[in-house]
Amino acid sequence: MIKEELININQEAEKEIESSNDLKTLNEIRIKIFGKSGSITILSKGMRDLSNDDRPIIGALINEVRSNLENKLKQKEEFFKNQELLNKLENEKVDITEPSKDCEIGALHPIARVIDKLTDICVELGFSVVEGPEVETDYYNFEAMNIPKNHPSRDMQDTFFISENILLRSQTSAVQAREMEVRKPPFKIICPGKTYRNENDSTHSPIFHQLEGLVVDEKISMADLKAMLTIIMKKLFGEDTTIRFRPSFFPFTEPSIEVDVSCPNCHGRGCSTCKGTGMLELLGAGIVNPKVLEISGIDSKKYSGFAFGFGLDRTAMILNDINNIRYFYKNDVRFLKQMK
Ligand code: FA5
Repeated sequence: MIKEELININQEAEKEIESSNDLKTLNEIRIKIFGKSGSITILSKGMRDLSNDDRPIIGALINEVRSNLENKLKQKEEFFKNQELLNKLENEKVDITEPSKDCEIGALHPIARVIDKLTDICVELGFSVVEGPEVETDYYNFEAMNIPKNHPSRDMQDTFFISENILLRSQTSAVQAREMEVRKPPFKIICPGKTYRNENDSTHSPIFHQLEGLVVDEKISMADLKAMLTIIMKKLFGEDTTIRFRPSFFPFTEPSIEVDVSCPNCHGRGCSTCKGTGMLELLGAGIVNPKVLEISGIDSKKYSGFAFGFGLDRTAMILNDINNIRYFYKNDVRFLKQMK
């Protein structure tokens, strides 16, 4: 009798669970079976009236039905919960690519843009890009560049010293010796990066940026340097740019030159940007002094080289017609917005 009743309860409940449509109905079915006055609860209570022989048999059967229905309820419950989650995901879809209404789009800093532009031009011309430390030793910044301790040419750069032999690099030329020590000629490298000097006026900043170029090969001459710089300058400022090479002095290049470009603001006529001269000084360069090659272990009888050091802040000033270098470091959003 109880056995048949159990089979019926089981069959009925399975059907109801199967045809239920939501979690609420499922909960009502659970109460109907396992609640205080649920069918299985009542049957379980009736166990004490059974004979000693029937009790274990019916007990086992009740347990079987109980665990079967509990499983079925659990499965259906998980099904509904998954369904609910899928619906939620479908209905609450967020388009993460949609720009926010009050979100302004940023832009690269003008100096970063110059670094990218000049780097791209040089990479196209076959240069590899390298990096060097900004906190540098006196050896790489000066001594390996043929500027011994106490030499008067050190006064050309008012350097920030951290200790007697450690400093903030005053020129990206410091990477020249580092690279020459580990590379075998021929090679062509550039190193863009930050440099530091104790200078502060409208065209000098204590922190500024340079891009060093170094080419070492056999039979490198001044003609190669002039040709390379002419190509780079024209790609940077435009085909109609006039370039002027002036003799100069750097202890690490011999001969040395400085390079001026026609002012892109007035095209050589003279204006406030170029202080009326029609030209702007942009970089130092020259044929690598054989002493520098030898210090770094390169045979100067076989190899020669040229090097150049661009001032990138000045380049950015020229390209954007800015008359004070300090604007680059003020982080004034009104200025940066105009540079987009
Ligand atoms: C040098 O620093 C040499 N190392 C360049 C060089 C490299 C010569 C390789 C030969 C061979 P100079 O001190 O002139 O040279 O600096 C080069 C450029 O950096 C300058 O033309 C200028 O554009 C820029 N510059 C120098 N000092 C500052 C400063 N304080 N603020 C902004 N730009 C600066």
